[in-house]
Amino acid sequence: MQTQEFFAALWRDYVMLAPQADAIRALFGAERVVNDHVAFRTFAHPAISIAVLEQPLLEMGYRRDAPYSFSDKHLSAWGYVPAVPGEPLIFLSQLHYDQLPNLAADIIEELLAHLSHPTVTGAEVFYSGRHWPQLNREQYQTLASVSEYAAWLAVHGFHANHFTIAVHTLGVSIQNVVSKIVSEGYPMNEAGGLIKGTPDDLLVQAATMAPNIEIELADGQCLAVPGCYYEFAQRYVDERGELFQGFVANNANRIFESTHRTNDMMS
Ligand code: OOG
Ligand code: NI
Repeated sequence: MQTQEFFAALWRDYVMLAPQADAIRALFGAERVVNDHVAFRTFAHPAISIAVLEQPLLEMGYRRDAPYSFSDKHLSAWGYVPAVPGEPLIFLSQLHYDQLPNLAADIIEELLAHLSHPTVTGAEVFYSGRHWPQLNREQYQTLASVSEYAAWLAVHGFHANHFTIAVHTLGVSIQNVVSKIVSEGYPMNEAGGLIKGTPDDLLVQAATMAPNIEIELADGQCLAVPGCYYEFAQRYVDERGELFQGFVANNANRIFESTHRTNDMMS
């Protein structure tokens, strides 16, 4: 698949879980907005681990760049750089669910027993949603109480969980961008501060909180759960004069929390 076709398909899928995304993009002039990167989540299971999921990306010319680890969240990740400079970067992370408490690990193990083999046959997998049955309410609560990431991934499956506006191409500061988003009334991720990172990190980021969307649980009941979010990233040039292409673990650790439930949903 061509990268242009890939990102167009990803966006069509993403906006169904991020009903705010079109309006946010339009605030900065939809046509001139450049997508800095997208991110995907998976379970560290032999059929869908990063090592398997990355194959279609490598076929599109992407190259593995740097690894990242988030031990408190039981996650590991890789950043990927495109063959053509200026095309979006990609961030793949996976949950080492065997490290979760047994009750949660067993729920995930049971879901993944439904995977067909092979699950990953091409780049379409990245917007293919769930490959396992939907959770019931109790399972959702069990997963969310130990890993918001696990609960999000179990109910939604494979989607771009965010697109990212490349602030460095807009000619305005990220502070300006964030002020605009806040004044429009979009709730922001404030974990570790509204703006994450400093120019010394070569990457300064902010993200909205994912608004809730309604899903239908296994028992037919509806539940409002966080969908997808929008991110804003300002990159700086490194000492070689090249735009930084990596991610920053400290920032990323907080950005994951953009799909956390907010207090009124915890009951
Ligand atoms: C990815 C979080 C990390 C970044 O830019 O550091 C990230 C996720 O929520 O799956 O997007
Ligand atoms: Ni991101």
